[in-house]
Parts: sequence; structure tokens; C-alpha cells
Amino acid sequence: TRPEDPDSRCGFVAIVGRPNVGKSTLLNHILGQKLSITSRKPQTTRHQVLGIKTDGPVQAIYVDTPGMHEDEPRALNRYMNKAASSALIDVDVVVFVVDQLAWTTADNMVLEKLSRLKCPVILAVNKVDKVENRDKLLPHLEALSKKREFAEIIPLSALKETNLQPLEEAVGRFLPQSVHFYPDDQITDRSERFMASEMVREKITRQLGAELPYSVAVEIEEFKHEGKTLHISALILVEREGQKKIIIGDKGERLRRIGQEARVDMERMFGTKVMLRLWVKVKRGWADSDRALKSLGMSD
Ligand code: GDP
Ligand code: MG
Ligand code: K
Repeated sequence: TRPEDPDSRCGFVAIVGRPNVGKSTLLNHILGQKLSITSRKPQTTRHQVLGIKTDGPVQAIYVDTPGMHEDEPRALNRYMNKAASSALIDVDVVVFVVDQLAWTTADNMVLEKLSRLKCPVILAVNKVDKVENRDKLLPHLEALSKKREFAEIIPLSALKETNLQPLEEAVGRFLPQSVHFYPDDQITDRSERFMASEMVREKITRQLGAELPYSVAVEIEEFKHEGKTLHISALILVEREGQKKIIIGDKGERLRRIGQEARVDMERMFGTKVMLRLWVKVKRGWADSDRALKSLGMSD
């Protein structure tokens, strides 16, 4: 937008909340694109990803934060905590996502972190599609409103896309007057290579459920357009031989399924035919070592 446009707004919006409340689902549905990986497992969001949504004069730059969790010694967890906290510096609005079903001590922990902030906090009470008794929702919202001063309280369903418009409008009202930082058609600051690796990681976490901890990383070794086809080779790094067997599956069945599903997502995102090759390799102790995290681009 032109700098002299008085309606032009732009700013940063942090989406925060304990694991599994639906932060990544919310971001994906606001953008209308799968950007952030989701699953029933906590801690599937490992990196900080910007999601950019431009609607006329308003550009909101969303930061999906990894779930905040109690301190743990592993380097990966330390990295994730740091990423979650640094996302709160310099934002214009915070969207605090909670699950309508339960308020937990982890929610309290997030609330505590927010107490230091001066910017407006919008409370998004998610998963209202699961509300069984409508009469109970209002008193529940009332109780939530006493936990701190919220700029707005919006009950919504990220999954069913109920009430997302009021949320986006509220966010827009709190963004400062500014020119747009990104072109209006851009939806993320991340590279296509990065998005490709996240798509593979999502399929792995979805397929393996609790069988595998989150000590899986994906490195893109090749990302090359040849004619009308995009050739992608990805290396899946695990910590133990047993984990490698699990990912490959019986006669390679599971790895094949991971590859097929990831390819469908990639073709949708990149708008081209994709040839995807996957490899699994054991790299011991990568989630414990700061150096290994650095080599995968996960450090500050
Ligand atoms: P995050 O850890 O906060 O990023 O949570 P995710 O976005 O990964 O979602 C965790 C789980 O909650 C997934 O299984 C989602 O499908 C589910 N979920 C998210 N939003 C909703 C919602 O509005 N309604 C219902 N029923 N489930 C949801
Ligand atoms: Mg997430
Ligand atoms: K999750």
C-alpha cells in the first residue's frame, strides 16, 4: 500500500497458548493454507513461522509459537522455550488460545508470562464445536474474563472456521497505522525448502503417534525444478536404529505412505508436480546437542 494511505495497518500478532489448544490449526485456517504443522501430539510446532494475512488495507503478521512448557534439560526443549518467549517481544497484539473444555496449570503458566506485556491480549476460546451444553459456555466465558484484563473474548472453532472473522477484525483494530512489510500476496517468510521439510515432519508425527518422540528432524538435500517437475530429496534424521525401522515400516510400507501424503501437500502448496525421495538415517543424540541443532538451523 502507498505510505500516504491513512487506512493502511500492519503489525505482529503472537498466537500463544499451552500445547494442543489449536494454535497451529487457527493459523492455518486464518491463512486458508496449511502453513504450520498440526497433530494430536503436543510439541509438533518446533519452529517459529510467520504467517502473513493481508485483507485490504490490513496486514497481520502472525507468529505461531511452539507450545510453552516446563523447563527440561534437553537442548531441543530449551530452544523451543526460547522461541516461544522471544515471539512475545515486539508484538502489537497477542491472541491467547485456550481450550473451552479445560483450564489447566499450563494455561496459568502462559497467563503468567503474559502479565509482563503491555500490548492488548485477545482471548480466543477455541473448540466451541465440542461444547455439549450451550448454557454452560456463557458462565465459563464469564469466569475466564476474570483471569486478567482481555481486550476481547472470542469463542470460536478453528477447525470448523466459526467466528474467525470477528477475531481477525479485532486483531486488525489493534494493529498500528503502517505501510505493509510484505507484498500483499505473500503468506510466509519461510523458504519453500523449509515448508517441504515441515510437510514431511508432519506426516511422520501423524503416522507414528506416541511411538516416536519428537526427536525427528528432516533435512532437504535436493530442491530442483526440472521441466514441469519439482524434484525433492529429504533426509529423515532419527536418534536410534529402532526408530529408523519404525519409520520405514514393514517392507517400507510406512515410509511410502509418509512420502505419498507429503507429496500431495507439496503439490498443492507449490502448484506443480513433485517427485519426492525420502531417506532415513541415524544420527545419534542430535536432540541433545546444541551443535547438532545449529547444523539444522535451529538455534539463535
Ligand atoms: P497446538 O499445539 O496448539 O498448535 O494445537 P494444534 O493446532 O496442533 O491442534 C491440536 C489438536 O486439536 C489437533 O488434533 C486439532 O485437530 C485439534 N483442534 C484444533 N482446533 C480445533 C477446534 O476448533 N475444534 C476441535 N474439535 N478440534 C480442534
Ligand atoms: Mg502448534
Ligand atoms: K499439537
